[in-house]
Parts: sequence; structure tokens; C-alpha cells
Amino acid sequence: MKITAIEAIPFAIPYTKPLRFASGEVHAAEHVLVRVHTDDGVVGVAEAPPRPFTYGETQDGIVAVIDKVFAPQLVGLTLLEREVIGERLARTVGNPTAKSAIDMAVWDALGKILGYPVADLLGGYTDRMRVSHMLGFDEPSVMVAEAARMRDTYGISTFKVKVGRHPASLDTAVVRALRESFGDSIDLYVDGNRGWSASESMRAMTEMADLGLLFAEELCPADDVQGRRWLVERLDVPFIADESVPEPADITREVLGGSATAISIKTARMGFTRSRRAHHLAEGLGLEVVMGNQIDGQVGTACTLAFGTAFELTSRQAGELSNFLDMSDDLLAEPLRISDGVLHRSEAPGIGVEIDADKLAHYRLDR
Ligand code: MUC
Ligand code: MG
Repeated sequence: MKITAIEAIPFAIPYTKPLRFASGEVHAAEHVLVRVHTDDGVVGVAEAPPRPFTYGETQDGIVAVIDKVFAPQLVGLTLLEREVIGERLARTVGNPTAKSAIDMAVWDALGKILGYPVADLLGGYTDRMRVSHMLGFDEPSVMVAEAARMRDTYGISTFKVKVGRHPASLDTAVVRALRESFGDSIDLYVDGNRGWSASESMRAMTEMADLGLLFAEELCPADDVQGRRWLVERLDVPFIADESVPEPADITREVLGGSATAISIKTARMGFTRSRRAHHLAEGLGLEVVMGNQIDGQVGTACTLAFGTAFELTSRQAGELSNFLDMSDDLLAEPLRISDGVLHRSEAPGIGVEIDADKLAHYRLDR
């Protein structure tokens, strides 16, 4: 159970369809595959997606902090010492996806050694989640066609619509077109990635009041403290905190401060260990939870699914598990498959994925 080495392997896989949103855009999955090796010969894996516009991390930075700081601090510890691992990672400020990938690779290795899926070790609630697909900025007709393709091909009927543009009518027109095209057969919610002010958000939400939205996510910055409280108090749908709650303590602060009433749990930024704390906080504070997507590849999606299926609260809402569909390829030997709007988790130990050695050799950037 002893950690003998931690590898950070940069790779790049192009997107077939770039994702555009208020805080940035993504054209390629320039991620880092993290492998935790143990003296049992077992290797745990996870992936870190650099999101400079959200967390400040870069692909080179993730590789450097793992190689130079985290690996030397963790080699020699055992997989059972996860509190010690967390404490050592926490000595370094920031770097959430680098820390989280290490945490999840540790859990993956532990599951493989014990012979159980991580989802069962964490909570074992269910074997599947409904899938919510994220629609990036485009013309209304293109976004409606994309939703129709997702529904017809994969059975997906929940959509998160990216908003936050100026003028806001660019976005409200999209949401209205989706509702008019699909009627009540789909669920819709919106994510602003902090693109609007509180008053712009209120005007847009008022304009969309008849469209039956499930949630509104991060429409305006949490740093606009009074404005955001004012907005959240007036909305009649839960307000999801996403990038404003990278740590469990942020959840407490934002919720008790009246700036959020629901949270997005992203394993990419909290790993399994801190996501579990976020989940317990959500239970204790009475918050709705959506399993969010950090524009993850299939390894990251398997991690989100492992965590989401572990608990009742995290599997209640459709999880954002489909961004990988917009990638031209991936690293898994056996790809994830969404059908009838549902993604089943693997019954294999750990997070239940196997890396295809040829694909990794093809896409890695360090050789
Ligand atoms: C999301 O839910 O916001 C876009 C930016 C980011 O940090 O994550 C994605 C999706
Ligand atoms: Mg979001």
C-alpha cells in the first residue's frame, strides 16, 4: 500500500466542438494524467484539467507542482494515510486540480488493491446517473440542433445553457428557443460563469421567468457581495455556487452569507476526499447538489460518476457527464457510453477505467 512514485503526464486531445462560455473557451483537452504507483505493483489514475480562467493552473504548472513539490512529499506514505496526504498537499496554496487528481488516483489505487469500486467504498448508493449536457455559446438555431442531436443520439433530456453574454438577449433567446422547440420534454438551467452583474442577472432571469428553469448557476461574481445576496434573495430557483466554492470552507461562507443556495460538486477541483466533505456540508446545510463538469475527459468523467453514484444527494439531479462527447478521442481502452440519457458506472475496482497504452503514447506531449 506504499506510494513509490507519482507521474504527471501531459497530453493533448483536440475537441471536435470547442466549448465557449463567459469566462473562457476550450479547444483541446490539454490535461495531465496522474499515475500513483504503489509497492503492490498497482497504479491508480486520474486526470487534472488545467483551467487558467477558473483556478489559475496551467498544464506545465500542474506537471511542475506534482514533480517538484507533491511527489517528494507523498512518496513513502501509504494509501491508507489519506488525511496525511491531504495535510501535505494543503501546505501548498492553490493548485486544486493537481491536488485532486492525486487524491483520486490514490483512491483508485486503494479500490484496485481492495477489489472494490470507489463508488462502493464512498457510499455505494446507486450504479447510474442521469446525464445533463452543457451547451456552449452559439446561435439559437445551432444550440437547438445540438440539443436535438444529444437527445436523439444519447437520450439526454437535461441541458445546462451557458449564459452571461452582452447583450443578455443573446442568451435569453437561446433558452426561449430551446423551451419552444422541446416544450416540457427537457429540463433546463443556466450557468453565467460570472459574466453578468447582479442587476443584469435579475433582468435576464425575470425575462426567462416563464421558461421553467431548474437552477441558475454563478450568474455574477461572488465578490459582488451585496449585489449577489440581493439577487439570490429575489430568485425563485436555487442559485448554484460553482467556481466561487473551490473549498469546503467557501461553501459555508457563501451559503451562510446568503450568496448561494445550492452547490456544484466537481471532483476535478476537490478530489474524492474534499468532495465528500462538500457533500456532508450540503446535507447539513440543506443544499441541492449538482455534480458539475470541469470540461473533463473520460477519466475525469468516470471520477465524477464514481462520486455522484456514491450518495443519494449527489445522484438526485442529472450530473454533467457528457462534455467528453465533444472530444475527438480519449484515453480509455473501453469508452464510456451514454444511452437513454443515463451513464452506468463500471463494476470494476477503483474508478473502473483502464488506460489504453497506445492512445496515451499517441497523445502524450512529454515524449
Ligand atoms: C462550468 O460549470 O462552469 C466552465 C468553466 C468552468 O470552470 O467549468 C466549466 C463548466
Ligand atoms: Mg459552472
